[in-house]
Amino acid sequence: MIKTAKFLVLALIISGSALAQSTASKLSLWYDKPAANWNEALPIGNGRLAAMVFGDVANDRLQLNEETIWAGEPGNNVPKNVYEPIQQIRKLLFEGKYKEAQDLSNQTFPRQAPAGLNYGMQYQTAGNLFLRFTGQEDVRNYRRDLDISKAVASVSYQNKGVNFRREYIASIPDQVLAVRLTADKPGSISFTLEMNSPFKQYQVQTQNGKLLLSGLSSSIDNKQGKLRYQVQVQPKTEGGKTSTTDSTIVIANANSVTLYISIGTNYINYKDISGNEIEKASRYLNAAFKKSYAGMKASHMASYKKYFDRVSLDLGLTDAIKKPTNIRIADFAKGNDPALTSLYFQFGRYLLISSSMPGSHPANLQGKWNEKLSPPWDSKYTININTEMNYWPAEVTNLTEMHQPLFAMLKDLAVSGKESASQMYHARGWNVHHNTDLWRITGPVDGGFYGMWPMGGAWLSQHLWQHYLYSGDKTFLKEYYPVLKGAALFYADVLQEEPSHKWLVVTPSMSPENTYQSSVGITAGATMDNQLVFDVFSNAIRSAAILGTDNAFADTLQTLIKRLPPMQVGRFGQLQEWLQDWDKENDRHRHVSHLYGLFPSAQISPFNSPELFEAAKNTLVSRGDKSTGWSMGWKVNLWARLLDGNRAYKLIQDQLNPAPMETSGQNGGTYPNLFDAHPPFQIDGNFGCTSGIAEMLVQSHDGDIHLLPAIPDQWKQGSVKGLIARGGFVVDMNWKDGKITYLKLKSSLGGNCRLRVHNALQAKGARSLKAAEGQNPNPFYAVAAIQKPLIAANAPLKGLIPIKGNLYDFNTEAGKVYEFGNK
Ligand code: FUC
Repeated sequence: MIKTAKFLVLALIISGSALAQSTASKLSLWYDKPAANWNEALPIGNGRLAAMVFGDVANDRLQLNEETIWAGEPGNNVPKNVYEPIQQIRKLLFEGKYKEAQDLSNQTFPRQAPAGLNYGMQYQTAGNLFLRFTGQEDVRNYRRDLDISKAVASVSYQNKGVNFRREYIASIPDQVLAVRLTADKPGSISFTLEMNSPFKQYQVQTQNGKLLLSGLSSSIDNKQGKLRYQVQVQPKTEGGKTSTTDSTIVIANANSVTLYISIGTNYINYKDISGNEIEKASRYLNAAFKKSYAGMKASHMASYKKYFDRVSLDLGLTDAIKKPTNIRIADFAKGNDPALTSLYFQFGRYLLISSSMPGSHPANLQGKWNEKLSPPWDSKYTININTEMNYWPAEVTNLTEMHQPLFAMLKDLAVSGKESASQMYHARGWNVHHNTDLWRITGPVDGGFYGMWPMGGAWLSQHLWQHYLYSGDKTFLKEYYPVLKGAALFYADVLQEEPSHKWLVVTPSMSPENTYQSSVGITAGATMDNQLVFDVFSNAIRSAAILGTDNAFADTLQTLIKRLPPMQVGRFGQLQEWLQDWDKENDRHRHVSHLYGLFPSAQISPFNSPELFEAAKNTLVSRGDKSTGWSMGWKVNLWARLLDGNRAYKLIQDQLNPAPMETSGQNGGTYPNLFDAHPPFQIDGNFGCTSGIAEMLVQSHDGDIHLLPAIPDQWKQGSVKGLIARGGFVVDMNWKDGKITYLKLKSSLGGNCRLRVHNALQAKGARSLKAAEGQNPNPFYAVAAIQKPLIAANAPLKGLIPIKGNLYDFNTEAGKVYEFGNK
């Protein structure tokens, strides 16, 4: 009897620790080799600072970033005297002279920035910190790891019988990077610290036990590089001896070492760079230096976990997790590694926390990780898809705080964008074209083809309204109402009446980066623009009503909204991309801009606009699957919205495919460090796919909370906790064979909860669920009242197969939790 009991206890302990171990590796990226290149290195970051950890035993490298190190200086890039040519382009377009319109646009806005103007600045690296060791010739048991449940990277190995460990953190509360070196034999740690930077001019020196690198950002186009920065590194050793040369720090025979790494710049805000970079770097460093590594690590992990631990996702666990991450990516297509999908999902959340903490700048094209002075597309904010995509996971994956930097940027753009609105278009309000940067430029970039897209503010400002739909935060809505109103004012002023139907359209503009004739993309009334203006006006109208303000303005917008073009279904059953049926049947263009109406917007619904839903599907089928990383990430969301889990999963497989070595092109995939490849690395695909995985599990845009709307065959069984639905509902659920076996909903705001589920549910406790009828009375679930679509007479639409399921209503109270089981 006693023996059995003992055995049981032992067995429990063993299985408990095995489970703990497997959970730890479930949320780790790990490798058995140091990083051979940047796309193998591991990212750490705290929003402001970022580093790539290479982990080489003899020559470790940390590539360093600080988010405000950008080329140039304050100032916008609004071209002068372009109102008249813009009027002329409008006229040519309405006369059907499309090529002439494009030519005039290219002439007015040259491909390269003309003298006296710029097309945005580059985000630039701070440089590198090297740790150089000698005598590393007997290395065994090497492991390099990034534990995203803790936001700690590490390297461990054995050399000549001594076990060494290095840990790397980007402390959120202390605003420094820290590296901790330990060994299990005293006196074993000896290395030299060095720094360099790719800038032509920079200084490295030692001063009072610190290693310092000072630099100045680049001069580009009409801007002088005026962003000054300083990196400061200070070691704290236990045992051994520390000495300095004029440009290195030498540590000999220490028991353990902590490196404190701080970076400061002279940036204060986008108009003011009168700060003191040395003072700023010293302030963070001196405060952090007083703390032990253990204390810093504990408070860093607590700050990180506060956000990260809100969501868990289990799609199953197999032996595949025993393999290094690069091998798992290579093997993913073989199936049988569901935990790589959940790791990829959580890695997206890790990246958002690490690159977009409240108070920092928004995540740029590479988040905050960049080793170059002239990175691809300058690592700017490309806002005709990429920046928005970065923030798709913010609300639904319970990281609403990480959305804040984007809102702060919108406040800036609503000021700088008045210049482009008034000078270029003679319009009130504000606007921005397809790029912006640290200096909040709002003029066109890259010339009259790519750059003539005045819709950046229209798309970015959707994020404000979406944040309100998730949070119900009226104080926030009030604070940002002027930004929403300013966006609406701009379009109220620039809409033009087109001659054939007298619809009101934005022109000149384009369906991002696509053409309808060879090298001609400039247009009037692109479908995406019509959808965006519809949303901009709807958001302003609804916000004004909620805040009880601006009745007359809202009435004006109501009148205008009715005159926007309806969506149209073209001759091969596709959703038309342009006002005319110009779509090519085999168009494989990476942008699927007109599907904005399907996702992220909610203007296309299988229930309210089945023809558009079918047309959107036809468009997506004809566009094909494989493309750039971000395009595939978008398509995961789109197939989820089309309620096709297997096709969404196919896109996840395409994305989680080893990325080719090329650094340009349209063959996206995933690098060994799980970074998305456009190629090259672009972070948007990571965020897009993370959002898509959430969208496969929960949707809340179409009048109800749709649970498991797009579950693929591969996800037979699973559980998720902490996803957010609009109206402030927190969703936890378990499922098996496509049926929900347990559901817990927390209501943060109260109100009617309408559930769409594929199996019958039973409420726990005394409450009952009633079949839903009519409109959902919950105001966060109001559906878009879009216009009736126009459908080409010959459009081969087949009609939709009715969507089965149960639709339930129940009333909720704020703060209460509701539980359900399978009936
Ligand atoms: C848009 C895309 C490109 C790339 C760039 C940063 O211009 O069309 O594919 O992602 O942004």
